[in-house]
Amino acid sequence: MAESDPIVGIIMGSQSDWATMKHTTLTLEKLGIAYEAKIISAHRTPDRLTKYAESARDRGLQVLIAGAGMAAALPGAAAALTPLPVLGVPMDGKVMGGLDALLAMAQMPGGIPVGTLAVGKAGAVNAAVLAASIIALSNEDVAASLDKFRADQTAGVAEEPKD
Ligand code: RP5
Repeated sequence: MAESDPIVGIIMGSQSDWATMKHTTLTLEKLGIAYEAKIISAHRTPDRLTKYAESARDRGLQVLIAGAGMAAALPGAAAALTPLPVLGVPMDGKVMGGLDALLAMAQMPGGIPVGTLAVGKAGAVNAAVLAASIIALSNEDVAASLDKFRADQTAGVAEEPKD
């Protein structure tokens, strides 16, 4: 998204995470929130992670969303390097269906939180919506977008199932 400066930073450990994390970008676009998306691995590109997380707040980012699978250290390592809120999305389609990544993200030591979402697509979507909720506290435009998103979602639920 290039029209305005990004306020959400999306990072993921591997290209293989993109199929899931693209749902975060699609949801942020529905919400009208400017973002950037990068491949950054806590294990394979630690210097890239350090530079990114340490500069994130000064560059104007307000929330980081980190998707990772397997050992899933990325959100926790990012949270150690920035005071920004970090939301973690455990990848599905990996070992143990993503349960290993979910537990790794959730089990952060006290003092360095990661807001861990559901495994897979639902978590990727909800990370965007939760980022919007955080930003909406101090941004009227995002608050209005979030209200509309939620109202549209409610209106889109049929009262009865159909074939
Ligand atoms: C994590 O392990 C990444 O987030 C990704 O989910 C996984 C590695 O995947 P590959 O790059 O091996 O496909 O670091």
